[in-house]
Amino acid sequence: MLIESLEIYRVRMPLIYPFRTAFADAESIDTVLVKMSSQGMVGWGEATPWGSPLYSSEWAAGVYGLVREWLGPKILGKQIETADALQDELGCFKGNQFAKASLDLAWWDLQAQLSGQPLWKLLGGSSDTVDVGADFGVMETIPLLLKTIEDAFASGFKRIKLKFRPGWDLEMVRAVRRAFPEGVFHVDCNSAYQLSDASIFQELDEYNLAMVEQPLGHDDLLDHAKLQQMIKTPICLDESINSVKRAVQAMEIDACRWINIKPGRIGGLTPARQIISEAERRSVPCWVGGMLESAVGASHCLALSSLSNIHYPADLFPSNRFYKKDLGQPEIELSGPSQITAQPGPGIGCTPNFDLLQELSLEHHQIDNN
Ligand code: OSB
Ligand code: MG
Repeated sequence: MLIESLEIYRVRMPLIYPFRTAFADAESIDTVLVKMSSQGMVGWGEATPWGSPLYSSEWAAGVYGLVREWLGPKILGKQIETADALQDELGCFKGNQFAKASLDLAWWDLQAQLSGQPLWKLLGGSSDTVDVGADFGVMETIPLLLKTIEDAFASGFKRIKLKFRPGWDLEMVRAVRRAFPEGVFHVDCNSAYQLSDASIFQELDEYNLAMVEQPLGHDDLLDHAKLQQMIKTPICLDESINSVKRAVQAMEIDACRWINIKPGRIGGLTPARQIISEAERRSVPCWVGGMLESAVGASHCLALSSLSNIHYPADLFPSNRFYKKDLGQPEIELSGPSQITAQPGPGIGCTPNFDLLQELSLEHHQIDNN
């Protein structure tokens, strides 16, 4: 396809209530949307690194500026026939995976539309419907958390992820396990701990968690490998996996026995698919994470969740869990207990609600390299 036009939007989406993790207590989510056009069709991409570099080193205004100044002009007006060709064009720029992903995702949505297929099918997925889990941030009190978990299991969720940070860690898990001896749970530490905290994770072994997500540094592999030798619970890496090569290196040193795949964090759906298949060759299962994207970005994650070697329900949620009105339309809804079904397409089958996009945009720019 010829990349005929590119527009970018930096958007701030207010949350219904704050989402509390080890790295931030967020009241709104900053995201970057890309509109890519070719042959009269439009594809949308979304990168959601948040407003400040607290989850990773990227941040929304940085992503926006980079796409505007460098990545967008590099591909505008070019004929880009394959997803690999797009990655090759962007490959000269170091790092900045979220920024690269915003273009990669738009390219895939557009390519799926040009070929008249839903994105999940074009990616090689097996079904339009995927399993999703429930996920609870740090709450006011443990009884409130227990009640929320009870409701989630009652409505059919098959697994629950618990945010875990100093002050909301072992005591919380102990209470949850006591109340729900059979439930499938895991904890996400968002890199809040160090190897010297290993005894916390050794104690966690008693609670039979499905995995422990990103216990140590966001850029660490080696200490994770050391920690994995000291505990039985499988380690899942999220923040640390930011490229295909790092994923392979992590698996080679047994730094992770699960991989959380987020297309934004690793530069798009193209590297995401490569990581999933590299992991499959090494018998390391994957699952799809999320960053509280709008329904646009969540639709890309949904398509990815139907690939083989995805073995755990995704961090994808109905729009109304976090947003009064989702920036993307149609909104994401459950299609069954603990399940979400992709739009029939073609492409992701989801676009921004234009009025809301206007209202929530902090910046908008049409890329022009003349
Ligand atoms: O670390 O997985 C993470 C959300 C935003 C940023 C980082 C993470 C998350 C989640 C996803 O945990 C949970 C959710 O989407 O509710
Ligand atoms: Mg995580």
